[in-house]
Amino acid sequence: NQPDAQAIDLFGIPSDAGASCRGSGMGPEALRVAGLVETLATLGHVVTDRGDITGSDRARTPWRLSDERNAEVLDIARQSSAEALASLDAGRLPAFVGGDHSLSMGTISGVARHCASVGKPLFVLWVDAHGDFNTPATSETGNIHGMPLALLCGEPDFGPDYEGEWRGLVDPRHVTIFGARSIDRPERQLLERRGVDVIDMRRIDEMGVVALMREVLARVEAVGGHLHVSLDVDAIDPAIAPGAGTPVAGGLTFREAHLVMEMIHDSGAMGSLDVVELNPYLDHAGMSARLLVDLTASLFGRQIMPRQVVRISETATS
Ligand code: B3U
Ligand code: MN
Ligand code: MN
Repeated sequence: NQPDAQAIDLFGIPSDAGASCRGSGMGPEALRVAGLVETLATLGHVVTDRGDITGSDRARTPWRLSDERNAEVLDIARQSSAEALASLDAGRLPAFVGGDHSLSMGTISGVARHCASVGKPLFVLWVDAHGDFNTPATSETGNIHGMPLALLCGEPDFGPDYEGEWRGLVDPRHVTIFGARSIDRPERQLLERRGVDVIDMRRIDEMGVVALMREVLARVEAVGGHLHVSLDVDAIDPAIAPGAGTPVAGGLTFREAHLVMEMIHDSGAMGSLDVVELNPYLDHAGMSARLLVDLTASLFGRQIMPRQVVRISETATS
């Protein structure tokens, strides 16, 4: 076993109740079929597949009204929050695979409760083509998967169902959105007003992922923070990750995405993870599922060569 072997709790959240189109509910099975558990185990980690967290009503045909879907989102969020908290309290690393991105309001609320109890500052890295910072007032679609970050950061107009348990557990100035290229106008205003660090594709093109990620990770490391990574498959370019319900052209390349994951791993700061929005119904022969498994492997320490062998300072003197 490697020195940084981790105890990982894997949870599936097979729900697409927060999304505009169906299919991401099949994401957890596709990731399992693509070898997620075995791949992490091969890296030396001790992985426990804790099975699926499901809502009270999994009957999905016909596609239900949004009120019923919202009830399912909340039902799942309550359970995921409790699981995230329990897993972290037990000294383990919870990894949630979805499922649409609304699941993160539950997972991150549990993470936030853990961090508050141990006095660790929480940072969220939201790797996504979208901002997911809409509210019921600003959203054009009404889909909750476009809103979880706004809720977690404390936006007010979510209504009584969303009070207390979820709202305002995350400091917006500790949130980085990485890979953004589709932000609605009112969403953009909110992001600016709350001081969220939005690393959009132009910044990535201009600065490169290494310089940008170093900054993000340095902020976390400076205060010994807990980094929660929320990886939305649509951050990656749809040409190589077509299994996404709301694809946007011009995403992260294969190597950019891997490098981001490798840097996160090397920082040692990641304490919890979501992998969301994989839609196997839209995927091409499992290619997006396999890519997500490989990216997760990079997050958990897979390397092409051991780092010290390729350090320029060492190769230069030998
Ligand atoms: N901003 C749009 C689109 C969207 C956000 N997240 C996803 N799609 N996956 C919305 O619906 O809020
Ligand atoms: Mn998202
Ligand atoms: Mn997205």
